[in-house]
Amino acid sequence: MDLDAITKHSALHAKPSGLVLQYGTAGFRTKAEHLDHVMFRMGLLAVLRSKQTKSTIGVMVTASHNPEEDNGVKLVDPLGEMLAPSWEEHATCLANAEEQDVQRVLLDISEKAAVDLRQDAFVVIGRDTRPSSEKLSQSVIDGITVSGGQFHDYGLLTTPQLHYMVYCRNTQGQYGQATTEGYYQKLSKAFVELTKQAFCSGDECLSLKVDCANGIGALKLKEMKNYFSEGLSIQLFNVGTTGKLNHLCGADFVKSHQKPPQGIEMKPNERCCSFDGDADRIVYYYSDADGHFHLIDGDKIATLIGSFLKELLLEIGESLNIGVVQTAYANGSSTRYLEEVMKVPVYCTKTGVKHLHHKAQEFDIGIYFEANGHGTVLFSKTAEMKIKRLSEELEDKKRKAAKMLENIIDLFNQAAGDAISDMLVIEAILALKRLTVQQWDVLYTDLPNRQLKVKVADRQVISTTDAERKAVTPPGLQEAIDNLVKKYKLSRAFVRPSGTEDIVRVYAEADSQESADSLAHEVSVAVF
Ligand code: 16G
Ligand code: ZN
Repeated sequence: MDLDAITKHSALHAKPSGLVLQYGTAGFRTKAEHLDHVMFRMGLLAVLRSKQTKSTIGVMVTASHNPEEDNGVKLVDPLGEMLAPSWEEHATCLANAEEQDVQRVLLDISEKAAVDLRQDAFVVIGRDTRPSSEKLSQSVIDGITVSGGQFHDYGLLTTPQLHYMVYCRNTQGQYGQATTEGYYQKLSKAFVELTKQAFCSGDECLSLKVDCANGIGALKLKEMKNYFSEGLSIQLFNVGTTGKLNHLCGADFVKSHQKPPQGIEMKPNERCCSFDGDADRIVYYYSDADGHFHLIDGDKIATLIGSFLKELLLEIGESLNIGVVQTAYANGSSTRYLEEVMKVPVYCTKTGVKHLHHKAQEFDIGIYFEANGHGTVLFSKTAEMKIKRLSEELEDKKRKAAKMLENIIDLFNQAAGDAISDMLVIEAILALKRLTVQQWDVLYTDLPNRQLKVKVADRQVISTTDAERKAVTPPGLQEAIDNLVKKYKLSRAFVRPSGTEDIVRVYAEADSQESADSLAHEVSVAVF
């Protein structure tokens, strides 16, 4: 590495003085105009990480569901996972180094992480549709090339597609071809195989309305639609030609406002879904005959998928261990349903995909979803091999079930939660089980809940334990919450400092909306 050249180039991507940013839950995220230096430096860091792991590393330029003016960046590790925690710290150090310290920090990281600087480096890059993304990804490329790394720029991609590319490249194509065609082919083949039995001749094909949040999901779904012309008819809305990214639409808007996005025509009982701005989250919904809006969030998605997988396992008579991973935001009714009705073990982790993903890796079949719609299912290598073997050995109904499982493994993005892949899994399950969206919705009834944001002087004074369900500091806060919770029926509440905004989040649920609202309000007052 030519450190002098790096220093010279770094000056062209100067850090605004006094700006301090942190590699948070999903990388760096802030106003796009403050990110040029971060992008350049993440190019440098990706090269180091690639040298250290002797693997291809990914860099994704996106700010997901944030407003269009924001942007962000995150690194993707060799198996398509989120960057390892120790490297998140390196990322923060490097992003915040003053100009004259960049060289030293780079050397520091190389030393601490035992990076062999003579190794080759290869980085792949993807970006979302934000106006600022193209230029910012050029700054990443600048960082990669000046430090002697090689790269492939995929241009516009969904976040999960980039995770997929990284995973494919580091497993020598065993997982799939590292191209968008490879991705479409893998998923559509699995979908078509899986749904073959579902349609009788004369059946109307499945129809679904998709709100694409005016983002990258629209472009990619449009491309992909050509791969399965039969079986599923998708109508796209908010495709980005007129509306603004994530503005009054998208999965985050629908989930947090609990109402339909603008720009979609919903007829009673029609199945609709929303992606977020980088297409790694999905929620479903419909409006009933009385015009009431029904949200089907990540918890209910996990339940549908979990019960389907469990049925298939019962059919083939194999006992693979299934676990469902949720966060504190999971609706209490979903947890109860999973544990008491479906009899599957449920685990709770801290918020943020990396925590859920990590926990889900402990099972033969690890199902993880955040209530906000981010999630996927992971199959262990052993489970995958067993299912493959059974699909060859078994006969009749059992063989059919094993084949279905085999296709489902291919249909899930094993590297990251993926709105397109999850959508296809859900559509396939609904078709196979002949379930309407209403029948899916009534599996259980969500407890009324409320989320609030509280602005405090320093959100870090709040620390939590027990997967963010209990406050440790400040002293007395948890006791206060416990006393408030006692006043309501079927109630639960917690507070946690946000990992993405300078606020504290409050969550409350109870037997009625009034109670949930009032509990959330009372807890906010206790925090303040
Ligand atoms: C990020 C996380 C998401 C989490 C959210 C919580 C990833 C890819 N994304 O968007 O999973 O739900 O942060 O935000 O990990 P908060 O800390 O502000 O509540
Ligand atoms: Zn996202």
